Amino acid sequence: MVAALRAAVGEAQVLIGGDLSAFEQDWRKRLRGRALAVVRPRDTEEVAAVLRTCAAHGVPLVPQGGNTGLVGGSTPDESGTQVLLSLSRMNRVREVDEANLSLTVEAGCVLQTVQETAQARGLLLPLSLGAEGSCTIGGNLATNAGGTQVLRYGNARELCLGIEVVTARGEIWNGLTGLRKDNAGYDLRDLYIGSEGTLGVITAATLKLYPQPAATLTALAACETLAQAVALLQLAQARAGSALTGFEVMNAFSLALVRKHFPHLRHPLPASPWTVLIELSDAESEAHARDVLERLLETAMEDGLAGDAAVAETLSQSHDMWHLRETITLAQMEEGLNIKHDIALPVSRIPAFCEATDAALQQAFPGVRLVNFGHLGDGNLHYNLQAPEGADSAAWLREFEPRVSRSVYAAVTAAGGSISAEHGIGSAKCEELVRSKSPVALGLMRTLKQALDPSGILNPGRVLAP
Ligand code: FAD
Ligand code: 2HG
Ligand code: ZN
Repeated sequence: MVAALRAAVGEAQVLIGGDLSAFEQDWRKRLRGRALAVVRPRDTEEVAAVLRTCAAHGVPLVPQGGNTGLVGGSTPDESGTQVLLSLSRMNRVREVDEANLSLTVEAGCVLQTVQETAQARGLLLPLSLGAEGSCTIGGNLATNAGGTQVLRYGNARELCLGIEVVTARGEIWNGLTGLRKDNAGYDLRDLYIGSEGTLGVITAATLKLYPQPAATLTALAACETLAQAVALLQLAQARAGSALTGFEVMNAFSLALVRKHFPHLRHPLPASPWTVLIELSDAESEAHARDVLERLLETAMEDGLAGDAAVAETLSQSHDMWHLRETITLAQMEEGLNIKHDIALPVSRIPAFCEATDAALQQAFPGVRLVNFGHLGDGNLHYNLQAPEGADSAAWLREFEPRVSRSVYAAVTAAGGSISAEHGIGSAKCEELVRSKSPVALGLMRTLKQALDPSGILNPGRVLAP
């Protein structure tokens, strides 16, 4: 088996033994697995050869891009029997088609590098997330990543025109296309997007590009309640229309954690129960964007939706505002092990949901600390929790995490929400998936898995529990 892998990708690209922690440990440091081998193919043909080898030996395989996933989907289990397939060497830009507003890249390309490739041509790849300096296009598509511009441009799925996939049997499906319309048969592309490495290995993708906006402006606004933040969102949508490209929310405790662990970061507004980050992108001019944004914030303050607001005057001030928002995940890590709930709800139900769930959690788990932030414009909250002040986080999580998460997910399902808005299911949420989906939906998912990966070698134990 190992000899066949070495023949497929070259001896130096099959890593066995030594320090493989970068591949075997997940980003949140919640899981530490052991790989049979880490295999690093250079191109699609090599990926296909690796898949054929694994299929012939019935050996399971875990695809990995940047290993920034948050649900335990990209690291091997502890058995030492799974091959870790790293796509990181497949990082070539294959084509930029400026007239078609598209580009084709290999799966291991780092998102930020692809953004920069588009930017160098005056174009925009509107996929943006805190992990963009290390996550890859393959991982973004395998998880159907969201991020901070979904409100205007959609999830990774909406930005993808075509993909190239290696199947569980090791065949290559070239579905790369720059077409915006193609109804010829079932949509195989959309089957693989969001399948978290359980149906096939994505090796390349053609992505949509947009013209760069003439100006992008950022502002922060302070709200007393989440209901005010939702009303501000409605106002922003009415005033700015498609120019509204970001609408994020952060509770006071998330920013307090940023203040505590990253004291050098600048906070333009004093602490308030909720801080909203608004981003407007304008095709016309900065003056036009500024006019719309300032008038919007004036109205919000007159109507009592916001108590205070600050508009970034420079690009660097705008970056500072985004930095506060994107540092929350790191600040939570610094504070200790934590519980994540990446949930989606109809925006209209968010204030009542949070009021009721916050109160229920405080009553059942006194002192629990709520780190509630996220993409309010998409109805997506990161309804995260930190153990009570002074508690041993690991011990607290061992005792309470299952009950805490159960009560949050029960409330989410009752409110018509989703238990995974953007991070996926991985190994962390398999049981919850079974609770939250109907037997018919689960049956269809199992039928698909059986059809596309009959031996069950692709990322077993992820998404669908064995
Ligand atoms: P990995 O972590 O390597 O893998 C993720 C999953 O995809 C695994 O199941 C893996 O098996 C599979 N996979 C990876 N590559 C392939 C491939 N080529 N073919 C088939 N399957 C593959 N996510 C969001 O949606 N929105 C955010 O705003 C966001 N912000 C984040 C901020 C931080 C600080 C961090 C650490 C993470 C954040 N994430 C966010 C989660 C994560 O970055 C995304 O899920 C990202 O898309 C994962 O990309 P990756 O290359 O790191 O994938
Ligand atoms: C974000 O929006 C990411 O910043 C990470 O999705 C969220 O840390 C989290 O839970
Ligand atoms: Zn997010």
